[in-house]
Amino acid sequence: MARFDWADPFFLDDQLEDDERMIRDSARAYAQDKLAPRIVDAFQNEVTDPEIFREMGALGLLGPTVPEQYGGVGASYVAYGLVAREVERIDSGYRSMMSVQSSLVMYPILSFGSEAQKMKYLPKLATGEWIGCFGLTEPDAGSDPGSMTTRAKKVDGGYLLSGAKTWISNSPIADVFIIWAKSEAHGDGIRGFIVERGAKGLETPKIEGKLSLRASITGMILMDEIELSEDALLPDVQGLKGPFGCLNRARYGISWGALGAAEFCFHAARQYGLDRQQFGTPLAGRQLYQKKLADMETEIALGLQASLRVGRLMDQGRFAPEMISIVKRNNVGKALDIARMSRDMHGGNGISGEYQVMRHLMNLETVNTYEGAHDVHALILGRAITGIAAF
Ligand code: TGC
Ligand code: FAD
Repeated sequence: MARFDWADPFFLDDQLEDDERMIRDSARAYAQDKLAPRIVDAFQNEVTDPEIFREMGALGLLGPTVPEQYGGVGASYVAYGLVAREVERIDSGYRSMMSVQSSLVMYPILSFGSEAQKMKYLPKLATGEWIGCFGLTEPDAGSDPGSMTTRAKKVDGGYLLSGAKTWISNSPIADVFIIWAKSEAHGDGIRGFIVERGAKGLETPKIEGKLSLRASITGMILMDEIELSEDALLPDVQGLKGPFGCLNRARYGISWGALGAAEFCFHAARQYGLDRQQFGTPLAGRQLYQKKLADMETEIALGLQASLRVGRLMDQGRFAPEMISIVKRNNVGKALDIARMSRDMHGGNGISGEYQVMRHLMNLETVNTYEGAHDVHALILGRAITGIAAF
């Protein structure tokens, strides 16, 4: 019989390849040594440090699945998920910075870009020299991006891009913008454009006063007849399957990342319960406390196995987007429950920044909403189960 390991109940570690373990260990060491010491202050004071992109880039954590010829390390999707888990164990905002760069900026250039676009942008995005962002959401088009009003007007030699994107991670500090717009030259079909910082007519105001993801800067992208040449267009995709193809990758990474945040909250609640005495015994010696720990451990263990399975299927090219909806929706929802429970188990200390569980709770409120809100993923699954779209 095997010995039970409460921190790795199904021996997830055994199910990884050597190179996946290596990249996981390198991400874990970086996250614990370099990100953990910064986060309490960064969240409290709403500081986004662009240097983090350079640090992640130096370790191969940006666009890890991108082939080496374009600056990536050609890692598996399982490795990508493991990195997201380690980074989000510290903070969802740091994972957000990384997953936007990897899945929402590097992936579309790799998959839908020309060779010249790949050579120009990917190596600099991989090192973190350039920061990217992804503009899909608009003030009046969130869950329903098909109703976007950003427009690309055809002019001699290129396009004029106009519209407004909002709630865009990294936008105020970004160098490269992937913008999804309806293009008049393509029958009003949705097309992707690469816009660069410095373009005339581009503004990227910061959204102030967030109570969640405070270490990850968020802003708008305001576009007033930005002049783009022909080669700003991503040539190889048209329609919503372009942005959704990117979202598949980012949502999958989030399914791992949210469980990293949940593990932090679970481990913190366990340790707090062992250390804290009330009524003459450690809180962890009480049945109600143990039931909560057992529920946390169960949901995290099941969620990790599910994400690992989806990652393996992605690596084999056998995934369906609905599989990703299952793990994004379930794992984030469960992580939110776990963070809330951990906050409660810490008593009054749970609301202080020092104990960190409430920060995870506040962050996970965003993670539950972005990349397809929790209920929107239920509707994606509902459509697949019944054949009836109920959006
Ligand atoms: P629908 O009719 O379902 O589909 C339109 C076209 O898209 C294709 N498609 C997909 N392709 C690839 N992967 C997927 N997951 C796909 N889902 C759909 C579909 O086959 C069709 O293709 P074609 O060739 O027939 O045209 O479109 P709909 O308008 O009915 O969509 C409904 C719904 C709810 C599924 C969709 O709109 C949705 O997912 N809404 C949620 C929006 C969202 O997730 N926004 C995220 C913004 S980015 C973000 O939040 C980044 S935060 C990052 C961070 O900081 O970490
Ligand atoms: P809405 O679509 O208005 O939804 C509001 C509520 O209604 C939700 O609970 C939703 O589940 C529910 N709802 C919606 N439609 C239905 C329906 N048909 N039936 C039942 N219920 C429904 N976007 C980007 O493009 N790029 C980014 O980098 C990015 N980063 C973000 C960072 C942060 C911090 C945040 C908060 C958001 C970010 N987003 C980004 C935007 C994010 O993707 C949207 O907020 C999300 O898609 C939801 O859209 P919405 O906010 O307009 O909510």
